[in-house]
Amino acid sequence: MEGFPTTNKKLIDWVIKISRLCEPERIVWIDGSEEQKLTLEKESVVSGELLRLNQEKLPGCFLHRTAHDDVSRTEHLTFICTRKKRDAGPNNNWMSPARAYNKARAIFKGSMSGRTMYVIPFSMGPVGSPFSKIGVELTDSRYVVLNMLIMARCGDAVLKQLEKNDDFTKCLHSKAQLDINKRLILHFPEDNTIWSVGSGYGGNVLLGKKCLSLRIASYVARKEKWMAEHMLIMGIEEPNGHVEYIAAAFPSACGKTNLAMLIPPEGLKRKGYRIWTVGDDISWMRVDSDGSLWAINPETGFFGVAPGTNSKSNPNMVETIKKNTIYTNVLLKPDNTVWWEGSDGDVPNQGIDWKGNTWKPNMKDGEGKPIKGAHANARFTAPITNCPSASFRLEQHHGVPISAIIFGGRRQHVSPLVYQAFNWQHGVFVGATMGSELTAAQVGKIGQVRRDPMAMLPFCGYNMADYFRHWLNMGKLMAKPPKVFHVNWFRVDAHGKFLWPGFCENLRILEWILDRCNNKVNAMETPIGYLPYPFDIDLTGLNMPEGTLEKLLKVEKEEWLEELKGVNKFFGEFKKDLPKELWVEYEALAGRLKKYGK
Ligand code: OXD
Ligand code: MN
Repeated sequence: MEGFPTTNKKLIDWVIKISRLCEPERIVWIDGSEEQKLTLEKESVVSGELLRLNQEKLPGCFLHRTAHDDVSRTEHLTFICTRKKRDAGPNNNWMSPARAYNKARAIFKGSMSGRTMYVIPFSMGPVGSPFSKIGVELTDSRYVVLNMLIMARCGDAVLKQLEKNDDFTKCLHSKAQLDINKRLILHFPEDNTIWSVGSGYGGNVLLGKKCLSLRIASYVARKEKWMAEHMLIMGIEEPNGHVEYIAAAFPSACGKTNLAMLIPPEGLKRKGYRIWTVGDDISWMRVDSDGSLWAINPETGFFGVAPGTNSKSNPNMVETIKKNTIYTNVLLKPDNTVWWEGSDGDVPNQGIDWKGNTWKPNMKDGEGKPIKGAHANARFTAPITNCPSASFRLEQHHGVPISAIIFGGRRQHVSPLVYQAFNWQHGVFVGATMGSELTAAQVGKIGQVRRDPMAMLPFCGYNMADYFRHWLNMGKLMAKPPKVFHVNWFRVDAHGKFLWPGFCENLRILEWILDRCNNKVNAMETPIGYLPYPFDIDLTGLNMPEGTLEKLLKVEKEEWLEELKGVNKFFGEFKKDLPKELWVEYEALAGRLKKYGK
């Protein structure tokens, strides 16, 4: 067909159909060129969507502010729309596809009038890799286009792929009126389709990320016998050049990004480790012909939380976000650079806060609460290639082999610093029973504990009972499954103070994990799994008070029996659908605890 940069009929028909619905003034195809990007940046500055930051200090960087009620993922407005309610499961909000399409269609109708509709062909994973999946996002937001250009491989190279194979996820987004009452994030896994309307927040609108790479991909992965997980991927290189890779799942804003690019702590410098960052959020894993699990990061950028990012928590990220970065909802300083709570440098004397108001330190709102300069979930979007620790295997089509899978949560009590599951099935139980205290990345009450199996609760695109079954089945497909671990960096003492220093010191625990993978150390058998002997954790240079490590490694019988009640309730929600293997593990743990200590 004429006038289109593709001959893919399915794609052209869909673009025409959607343009009739949304009625944009014009259609622009994103080609992935630098020239087009620069034009979009200029237009965004003129329209006020972006503010160009100090180009000497922050070259290629911009600031964006969202609507005040559009600052995080809105899980209560996020739906899985399968024909049968059962297939979405108790872990998801469900709407029938017919109702969902009808409701959203009414909001999309004419929503792009007077605006441009951008067509973004994108590949999650290296273009042409058998691991990768293609999507096309239609959006009326330049902010979305510019973020997608950082987060995914976009443009003509992807269109070329679509000439060979017209299998792609249809992703439709419109800001519409940015009205929270007309906001819907809808997934139609049976149609390979995503519709998002009424929001401009990254997690809701960068449809290649959570929506495609987790919710839709998890559904597809089960059918195709692979795994789409909410996990970082990192490599740990020893001085002899051997690199071992791990994947780790922590709920949102629990330090995945910091861990993925840590710099070895002073005390371990003598060992000469080097860290390679493959990804900080999403891992797609397949069993390869060697019987091991191999992973790719489908993304090409970071969409990270700004507050708390500084040279201590994450020096590599501080380096990464110095150029070609889009900041969202941070504070603007008078010199046109940015600041957030917990960033490097002094608190500025004044600035413009994330809402666009004049800001001074110690300002209070009507209720006497401090007014933050940056929103607690303020973000930066930056290319992974900016990262000093970016892996040299990012473009490799087969990814990296995974030696260990690590689960973790933010728990003040109960979970010890680290433990290892007895085997794959027990590991699935450990992942399925993960719990964490809520953070600013989710709408809800901060501090409240919620079960978040494999950190996938908000991202599993189908019934989690089936997801657990899929995990169990994957174990059977692997001759060499990764070993499974659980970590908790957030345990506190009787005064509520963190017992473990965290951040780069976490490498000490990764070291033990790799030693276990390579059968280099023994471990203590406890009811919950294998725990380290304290002398097997290298604490050189830490100056930790006597007895702290023992406290961090303590398994408290009463706390765990209490924990089991929560697990029982959670598992009960899946009724007869829950794989019986998980109840077997539950009973076995209860039995071991009963026999344990006092
Ligand atoms: C994220 C999240 O933005 O998990 O990565 O919320
Ligand atoms: Mn995430």
